[in-house]
Amino acid sequence: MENILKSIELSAMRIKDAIDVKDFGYSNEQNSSGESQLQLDIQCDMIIEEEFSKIDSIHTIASEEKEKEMLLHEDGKYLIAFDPLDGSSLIDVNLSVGSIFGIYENSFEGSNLVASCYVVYGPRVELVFAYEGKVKLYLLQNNYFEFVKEIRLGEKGKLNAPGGTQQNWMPYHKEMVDGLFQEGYRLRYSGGMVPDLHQILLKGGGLFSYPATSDKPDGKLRKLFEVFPFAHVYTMAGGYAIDGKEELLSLDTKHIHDTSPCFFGSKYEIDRVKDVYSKA
Ligand code: AHM
Ligand code: MG
Repeated sequence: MENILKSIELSAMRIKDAIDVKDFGYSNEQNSSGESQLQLDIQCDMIIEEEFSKIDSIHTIASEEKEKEMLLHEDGKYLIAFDPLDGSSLIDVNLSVGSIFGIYENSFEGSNLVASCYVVYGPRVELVFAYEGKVKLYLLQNNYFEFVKEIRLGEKGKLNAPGGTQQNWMPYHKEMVDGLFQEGYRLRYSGGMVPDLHQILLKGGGLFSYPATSDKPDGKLRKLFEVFPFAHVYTMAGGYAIDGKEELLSLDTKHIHDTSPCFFGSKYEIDRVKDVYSKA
């Protein structure tokens, strides 16, 4: 696992350089979710593929930017699903973006997730790694990811990050989001799930939601590349991650690009979601 973390760190440093210096713009390609791919999305995907190809313990990789999974090493033990550059459409307005990794054994099922990791490219580059019951924060300084602290979520937070198009929310969902604001919760939402979830984690709690909507009944965020890794990070940090009713990590995956509605947060807010959604 140590060499996988090392290769994520190397990828992150190369991706940071690519974000800083390269030209942007769209390629002529679309990803499996039908979204136009930026040159930078493709470049970041290649960087990670290249770094992971050097690690013998990695059996298979799956990327948000590739239609199919890819076998790397027959004898490898781990399968890794990743989103090379989440929120890439925010780069041209200079907001934070991230890379997300889920590390599995045997198959790409939430219950087989053994470690998860994400990197935030913001004013600073930070990395969060969840493994063996601990969630650790690292900061990139002088080409080295220095350990900063362990992360734990509180029982209740103050931040509310409601994703999706409000016009298409279910009425009970709107009521729940409004209810939290009426209790004093503050809106914190950039449109990049990595910085949005990172903020809630580091400020001790709150709620991030990307619900089922009338136009996207299965939500927008992809289970393997986005939802499961954050579900793993949040639950290991003492928080909760559900699809409204079920724990996200207990959900089946039929296709590597499957999506799911998702809610991540501390105990108080997730209890509220469960309460509202059990009556829906
Ligand atoms: P991407 O992988 O194409 O960048 O999409 C994922 C992002 C998340 O970071 C964010 O939470 C969500 O899309 C916002 O989507 P929208 O603005 O369409 O609601
Ligand atoms: Mg993404």
